[in-house]
Order: sequence, then structure tokens, then C-alpha cells
Amino acid sequence: MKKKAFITGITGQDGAYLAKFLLEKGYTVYGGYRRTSSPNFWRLEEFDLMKDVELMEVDILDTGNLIRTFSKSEPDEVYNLAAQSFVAVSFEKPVLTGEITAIGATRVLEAIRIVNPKIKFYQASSSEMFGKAQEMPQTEKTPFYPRSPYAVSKLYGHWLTINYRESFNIFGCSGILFNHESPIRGIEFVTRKITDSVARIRKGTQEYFEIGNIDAKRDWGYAKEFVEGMWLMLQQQNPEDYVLATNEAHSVREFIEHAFGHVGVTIQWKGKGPEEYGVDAATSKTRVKVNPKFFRPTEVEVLLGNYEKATRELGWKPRVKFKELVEIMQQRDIERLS
Ligand code: NAP
Ligand code: G4F
Repeated sequence: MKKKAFITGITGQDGAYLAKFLLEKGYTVYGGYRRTSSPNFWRLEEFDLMKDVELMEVDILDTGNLIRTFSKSEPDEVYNLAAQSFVAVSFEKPVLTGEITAIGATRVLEAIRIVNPKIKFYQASSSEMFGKAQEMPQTEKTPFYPRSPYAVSKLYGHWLTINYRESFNIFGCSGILFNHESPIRGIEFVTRKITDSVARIRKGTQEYFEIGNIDAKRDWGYAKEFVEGMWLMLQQQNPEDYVLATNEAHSVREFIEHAFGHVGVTIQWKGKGPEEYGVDAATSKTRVKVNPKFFRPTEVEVLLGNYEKATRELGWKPRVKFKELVEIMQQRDIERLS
């Protein structure tokens, strides 16, 4: 019989990649989207998945709604990807972030416990939980030090997943995923903000863009590969938690340089700190300006993940690394404008 999967947050980046992957595996895929005056299915449309996914209106702020949804769809696996996922916004909307990202996970787990505790559960945990990292690189055993309301909320969902596993024997896995990007990444995240801006500058419709902390370093991987790891976690004999990462850390500055490099522009940096800016070495035109308005009250300076456990137990490995990722994203944003 066909397996059934339910994805909360189907309209997000990972929702689209995971839906595509599970459909290719032969699953019936149900996707939860929240009610808005005009729901936003651009990613599912871009992947041509609208006719293949069973869309259901569901909000992870509403437990009864989740219970009815799981009763109707009867999934074998639930992937909880829904979240207020933007770290910067979590400082401005900490209560809402907690409601969606922390208590939301509780509601999903409660619905599973009530409807069918045999449903396998994936929780989208985050490397942000390591925050002010206590060791390099970070593994499943590294102590957490969250640095934003988002990261604190994710830590709550993470521990709750472990607690439901231990208390109620729920097959719950927490994927501690480091940053993963793609051409369908939300435009507010730094990678896509850069590739979209570089494409516009190349086209001549934008002169420069503003940016925050260019010395922050992240371990950036490719979303398409990370969703495979989510599925693998739920296929194991026993539920456990796994880090998915690339084990390479690069700065925002390097990302900018490579993105411009892809369109034949060399960036030269001038000034310092909040006064720093980048010019096109050939024309001296300013193309990037640091603006402190994008600095965060507390920053996560560097994240670097060790994915050895995932390789050993799941057979999972990242294939696309930093430079190729920048190129994939940059190329797609150029195509979008042509
Ligand atoms: P995303 O693109 O921001 O997608 C988040 C999804 O959550 C969207 O579909 C959003 O719906 C939905 N959502 C928000 N509030 C909701 C609510 N109240 N009820 C139902 N749905 C709601 O995030 P992503 O990059 O795909 O990431 C997927 C998950 O992995 C998130 O939980 C994120 O925190 C976590 N994560 C991501 C990364 C990464 O680097 N991408 C790394 C570690 C962990 P709308 O479209 O309506 O806004
Ligand atoms: O792209 P970001 O906003 O991603 P961040 O904060 O690392 O969070 C993402 O990855 C997490 C996994 O570690 C996920 F859990 C989370 O849901 C999300 O997907 O920022 C990356 C870095 C930060 O250090 C930020 O300060 O880039 C720096 N940055 C510098 N200028 C900027 C900007 N970030 C954004 N969004 N916009 C800027 O202009």
C-alpha cells in the first residue's frame, strides 16, 4: 500500500523539495498550508506539484484543526516544517515566534498522540540552537547556547520531541539542520537576498544592495539534499537525532564575492565595520553597503557542522558544496530576470 506523508509548512522552501522527493518515492503527499487572503503556492507551482499534492488548510496554532486534519489524512509520517523561521523577525515578534515555532511543535505532537501515536514524526530543529557555539565543529552532543527567540523556540521543539519519544514512545526524530539554501529560498534570507540583488545589478535595474554583518559564517548546504536526510531519519529502526551539514563554514562576505564573481564582477572592500562598502573593481561603482539596521541584537558568529553520524547511520552525505551552491542560486536568479 502507498505510504502517506503529511508536511506542515508545504509552502516553504523545504516543503516543496520534500514533497517532490516523497512523490518520487511513491508516497501520497498531504501538505498543510495556513489560511491567508491569498495563499502563496509559487514554489509548488515552480516545481509543477500543484496537481500531485493533496493540499489541506491547517494552522499549527490550532490543535483541534491538526487533530481533524490527521484523522482525515491518516498519515504514516508527519514532517513538521512549519515555523516562523526568520531569526531577525523573532527579535521583533518573540511571542508569535514562540507560539508557532515552539508550542506549534507541541500541538503537532499532541495531535499525533491523540490520533495515532504510531505516526512517525520529524521535527525541523536547527543549528541556530548551537548559537554561541561551545565547540567546533558542532555534533549531536554539543551543548546548546541559543542566541535568539527563534533559536530558543527551536530548542523547545527539539527537547519536546525527545520527551515525547521517551514519555509516550513516539517515533520522533529531530534533524539538527545547518543552513540549507536553494533557488527557492525566501528572499529575506541572506543568500537569496544576495543572488537576487546581483542578478538585478547585472540587469541594470538595481544599483547596489544593503547588508548586515558580512563576517558572520555559516555552513551552507543544498536544500534538495537535506530533505533526503529528513526522510532517511524516519526509515531507521530506532528514532534518533542527526546533524545534517557540509562541514564547511564560509562568510557572508565570501558569498557576496562568489555571487558577483559568477557575473564577472570583482568586489573590492573599502572602509571598516558599519562604514564598509564594496565597489566593482573595474568601474569603482558601489555595489554593496553595510547598513547596521540589518545587525541583530545578538549574533551567531559562526556555525560549522559535523555530519559523521548521518553518514555512518543514514548513509547521508552532502554533494553540493559552497561554490556550486552559489552558482546554482545565482544562475537561477539571472534566468528569472531574462
Ligand atoms: P520557510 O521557507 O520559512 O517555510 C516555513 C513554512 O512554515 C511556510 O510554509 C509557512 O507558511 C509555514 N508556517 C508559518 N507559520 C505557520 C502556521 N502558523 N501554521 C502553518 N504553517 C505555518 O522555511 P524552510 O527554510 O522551508 O525551513 C523549514 C523548517 O526547517 C522550518 O521549521 C525552519 O525553521 C527549519 N530550518 C530551516 C533551515 C534552513 O536553513 N532552511 C535550517 C534549520 C531548520 P507561509 O508560506 O504561509 O508563510
Ligand atoms: O540568512 P540568514 O537570515 O539565516 P540564519 O539567521 O542563519 O537562519 C537560517 O538558518 C537557520 C539554520 O542555522 C535556520 F534555522 C533559520 O530558520 C534560517 O533558515 O542569516 C545568515 C547570516 C546571519 O549571521 C545574519 O546576521 O547572515 C547575516 N546577514 C548579514 N546581512 C544577514 C544580512 N542576514 C539577512 N537575512 N539579511 C541581511 O541583510
